[in-house]
Amino acid sequence: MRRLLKQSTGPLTSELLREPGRFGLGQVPAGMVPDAVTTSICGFCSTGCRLKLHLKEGAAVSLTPDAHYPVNLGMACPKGWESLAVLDASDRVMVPLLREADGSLKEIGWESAIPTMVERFKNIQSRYGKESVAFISTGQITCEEMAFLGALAKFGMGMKHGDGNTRQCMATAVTAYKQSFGFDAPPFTYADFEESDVLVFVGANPAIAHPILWQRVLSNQRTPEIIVIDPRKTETAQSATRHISVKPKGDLWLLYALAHCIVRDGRVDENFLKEHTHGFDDFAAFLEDYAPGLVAERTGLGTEEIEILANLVSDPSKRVSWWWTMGVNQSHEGTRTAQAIINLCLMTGNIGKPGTGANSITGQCNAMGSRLFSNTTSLIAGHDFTNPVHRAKVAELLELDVSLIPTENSWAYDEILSGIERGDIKGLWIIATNPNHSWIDRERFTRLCGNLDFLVVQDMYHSTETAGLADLLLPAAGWGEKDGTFINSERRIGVIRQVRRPPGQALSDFRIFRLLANAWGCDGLFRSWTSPEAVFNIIARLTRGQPCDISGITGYDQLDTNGGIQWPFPAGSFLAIRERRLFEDGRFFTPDQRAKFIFDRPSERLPEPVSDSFPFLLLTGRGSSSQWHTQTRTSKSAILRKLSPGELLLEIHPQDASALGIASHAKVRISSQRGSIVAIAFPTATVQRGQVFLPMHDPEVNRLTHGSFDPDSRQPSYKASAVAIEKL
Ligand SMILES: Nc1nc2c(c(=O)[nH]1)N[C@H]1C(S)=C(S)[C@@H](COP(=O)(O)OP(=O)(O)OC[C@H]3O[C@@H](n4cnc5c(=O)[nH]c(N)nc54)[C@H](O)[C@@H]3O)O[C@H]1N2
Ligand SMILES: Nc1nc2c(c(=O)[nH]1)N[C@H]1C(S)=C(S)[C@@H](COP(=O)(O)OP(=O)(O)OC[C@H]3O[C@@H](n4cnc5c(=O)[nH]c(N)nc54)[C@H](O)[C@@H]3O)O[C@H]1N2
Ligand code: SF4
Ligand SMILES: [Mo]
Repeated sequence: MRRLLKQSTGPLTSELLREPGRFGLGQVPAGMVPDAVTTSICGFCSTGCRLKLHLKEGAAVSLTPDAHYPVNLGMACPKGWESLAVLDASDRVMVPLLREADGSLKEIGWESAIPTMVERFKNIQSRYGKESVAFISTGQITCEEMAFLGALAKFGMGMKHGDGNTRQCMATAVTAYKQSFGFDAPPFTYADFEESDVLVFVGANPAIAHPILWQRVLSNQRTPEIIVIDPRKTETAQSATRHISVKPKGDLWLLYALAHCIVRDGRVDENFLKEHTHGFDDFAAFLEDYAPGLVAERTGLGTEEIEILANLVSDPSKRVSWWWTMGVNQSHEGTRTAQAIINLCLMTGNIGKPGTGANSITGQCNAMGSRLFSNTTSLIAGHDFTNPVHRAKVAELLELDVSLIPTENSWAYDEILSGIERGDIKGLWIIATNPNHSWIDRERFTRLCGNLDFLVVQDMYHSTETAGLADLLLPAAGWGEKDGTFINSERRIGVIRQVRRPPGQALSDFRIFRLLANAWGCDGLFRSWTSPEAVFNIIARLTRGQPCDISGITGYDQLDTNGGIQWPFPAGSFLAIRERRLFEDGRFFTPDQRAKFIFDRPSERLPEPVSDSFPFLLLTGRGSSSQWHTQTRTSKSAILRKLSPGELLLEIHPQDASALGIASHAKVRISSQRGSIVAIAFPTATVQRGQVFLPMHDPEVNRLTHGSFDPDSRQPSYKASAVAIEKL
């Protein structure tokens, strides 16, 4: 493979194959100052820090965090600092590669890669029907790219099914917000971290996963109470004022018990409930069964601890904000758990004011962009595939025949995989995600890919676990090698800039989509989709009249000079303040403008409870602030490698370790019903007895996880699988 890659970069034959960006051809265009500074939003997490890139002869040579950006105020975490280092890796894909009959990969060049992909997918569609080809998208490409991908796949290539890695991550928050507020609308602005008196983090470890947001929390001058609800005593819990070590998946019981106490003690905000919500009376009646004493077994918490917490979060003299991430979203009843948080905010009137909110923090740099523009779960720009008025509006604005827009929702990720299992899906296109590492119960994923007739993977690196399965591998440019926009956790849209030439023949995803549209014969639909900024203007127009209306944004320059702009920003808006939250007027996006109380009885048992054979509950999550997901990028930086553990460590309670005769740093085998893997034991009292923790960054970890899903959001429950531990 390496030998092949070294020979790459034959001459490019067509205009279309040129990366047209400022630095695409390695030249500094006339009029451009060669040694200058430009800015770009970081391409790792959803915090959305802005970096200043220092250019020499038109290409970035170093970077520093931007002191004037309202998000990071001059800070960056190690990943941000190392953003450029990960581009220069020896395993970048330099040229399209096609798998031969003997399993080897052959260099083919774009001139045959694109026609091959088109021919194979069209053959599959003519044999098995249009819906037999599907795509898996991502929260890590730009808004413009994901809009192009979704529109090309569904309106151009006739696909019906497409989902993304945001299903692994944000589907629960999306569903919870849509059902409760009428639109997927995280209400907060980062200033709320500093303006809150009581901050409650549920299943979130920002000290590791969102380090710069955590710095914002630490700069709160109101001597806040910081409460962390997490089975583990994480780095975040250790620096909080209070740690609630709930039993895994005991959150729903706990949140209902808190609501019970608040109702019982008459600490609800009657006025807010009356004016801005509905369904509270039914909820209050439902809560009768959730007295703290009745949930002790489920939550692992004492009555007094719950009563104190209930008082803290309903103190009318305090601004209370709730923040949740994967400990909530990745659960078999995550949607109701997120809504239990929303309910607490509604009943105490903690929404729409400084320092409050039911706030889901997103994960990937552009997860929010994916939620609005990927054309997967929602029709582009937050519309609904099943709504004829929405379809007509999108068709008119995009000047396409309305019959090209699917009238039904796509299958969710796990349903697409079941479709592959049944033989309904025969062709799959995976863009900027590495599911053969990150998908739950990954063995099944690997096996199912064997059922496909043709698998296309579009990635920066050829060494990823998913690239290893590809029939066709398309070389993608990464962050730093293309232009576009990302939307961060507080709905702030910011610009990324091309500051490096992509290696070899690698092209931006945007460019690849253009090539495909052309070869598929549907480029007529995309005549005006000529550059990222042109597409930005198109998708901004599509948002008109939606809660996420950004039709007032005039272009990238405006975003750059204003320090990013949060949605909404309808035409005619002007920017008076840089930090804006939603629902300040108490009006939600439901038809009657009231937020809904939604609740259900928690399930009695975990999808996979521990047993005599598998007596430990395995939690998984982020390991360190220097490791990103499947590590295709972060493992390429010598500095980030030094900052991470370097081996797979199993966190286990010291008493459990000694009961099993396991010494610190001994080799252990961890087994579940699906497989077994080897790790190094790291006894630590940060995990509770009977629980163990593994970071998700090692490709072996998802061999263990149990494939269970939230019924509303179809998000995988990565954080509760039964395992056995044995000394080796
Ligand atoms: N360094 C780094 N930063 C990242 C990422 C990365 O890979 N590396 N990924 C980004 C992405 S995409 C995401 S989605 C975010 C994720 O950010 P987080 O959600 O903060 O990270 P996790 O470690 O997955 O999960 C958070 C916590 O949930 C806890 N937890 C497990 N089960 C339960 C439970 O039943 N109840 C409660 N209350 N808590 C539970 C875990 O112990 C863990 O500490 O991070 C983003 N930031
Ligand atoms: N056990 C367990 N598993 C988990 C989780 C957990 O907590 N526990 N968390 C889940 C969550 S929240 C998430 S978000 C997922 C993340 O899972 P993935 O999305 O699979 O992880 P990444 O490593 O971010 O994969 C991104 C891929 O895109 C490539 N890439 C980067 N930039 C570009 C680009 O611009 N263009 C193209 N074409 N490719 C690019 C990278 O090289 C990489 O291969 O993992 C999930 N899996
Ligand atoms: S906190 Fe997130 S956005 Fe900021 S530098 Fe680190 S990875 Fe990048
Ligand atoms: Mo995520």
